[in-house]
Amino acid sequence: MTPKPVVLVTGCAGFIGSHTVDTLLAGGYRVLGIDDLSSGHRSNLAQCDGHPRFVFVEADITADLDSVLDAATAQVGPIERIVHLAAQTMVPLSITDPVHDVRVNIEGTVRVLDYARRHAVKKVVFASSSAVFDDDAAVPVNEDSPVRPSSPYAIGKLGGELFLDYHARIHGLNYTALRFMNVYGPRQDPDSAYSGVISIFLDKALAHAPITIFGDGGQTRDFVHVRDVTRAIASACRDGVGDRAVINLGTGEETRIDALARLILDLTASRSAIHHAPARPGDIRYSVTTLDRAGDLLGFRPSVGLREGLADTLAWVSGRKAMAETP
Ligand code: UD2
Repeated sequence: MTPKPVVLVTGCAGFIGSHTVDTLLAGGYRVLGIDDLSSGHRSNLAQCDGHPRFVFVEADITADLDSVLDAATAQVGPIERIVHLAAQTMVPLSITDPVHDVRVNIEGTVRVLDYARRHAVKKVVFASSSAVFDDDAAVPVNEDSPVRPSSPYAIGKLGGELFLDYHARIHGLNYTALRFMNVYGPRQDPDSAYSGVISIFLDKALAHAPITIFGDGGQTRDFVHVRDVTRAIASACRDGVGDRAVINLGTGEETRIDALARLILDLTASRSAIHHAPARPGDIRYSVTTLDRAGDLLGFRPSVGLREGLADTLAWVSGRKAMAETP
């Protein structure tokens, strides 16, 4: 039997990246992961240590990728697919330090695509974001909703999509760009102030510490579990699936942030108080997507409901807390 293709996963030690590695290894792929550990953690990949089909390279995507990847490709074989997840992911940080954001998110993406072109990589799956949409776009958004980035981060994601389209038309590179809605699940680090609201609320609730809702709590989000996201990524790695397409990825379910807070307090039997603080500048009000294109092109249907996903994430946040408290 011919072995499955080699996939390069950039940002492999991050939240979504490490789950992607797990899913691809389970699917029989050989996986080469690259991460500079600037926000990812080596511990997210502990389960892959010693795996015969996994090689980890600690490096930055803005480095000379040929020299960084040469030794690893000599070991696993030439890269046939790339899942490009490495990014500066904090929207507020992209506003305070746009130069750094552009370096990682635009220059880094161009370097990855240039590597793909020069090495005849067959397909690139790119992590785009719902951040590209116009804040005033009517919900639910679909792939034809108006785009109007309101941060350097969002400009970088839209720029990535444009570079993919250019590479497809001019250099024949195949791709799928997935515009993620709000992804959550185990390994989403609750320690960063810019981390996902679910991991932050769960962490605070477990400690019975106050929970802060920015604004009135009436803003909504489409929370998609990382397990569903990595299933979609794995589907998109296949030829003939979602080719040369931009696809929104969420659940189609809209959740208010105040309702989420109450659900989490119930789930954890927490005594945390809920405080309100001023809305975050640039916070969008409503966010939810249709799933027609994801269903048609990827055969995607979300399988993890919010309650199940919260329970699963809670188990991880509790385990992490218990480990931190062990002397
Ligand atoms: C998400 C993505 C971001 C970008 C953006 C596009 C995450 C972590 N971030 O940002 O990368 O793609 O979507 O629009 O998925 N909130 C509170 N209290 C808290 C933390 C958050 O009320 O302690 C609110 C926050 O003001 C927002 C909502 O919860 O209204 C979701 O916040 P988030 O940081 O999880 O994600 P978001 O949508 O700002």
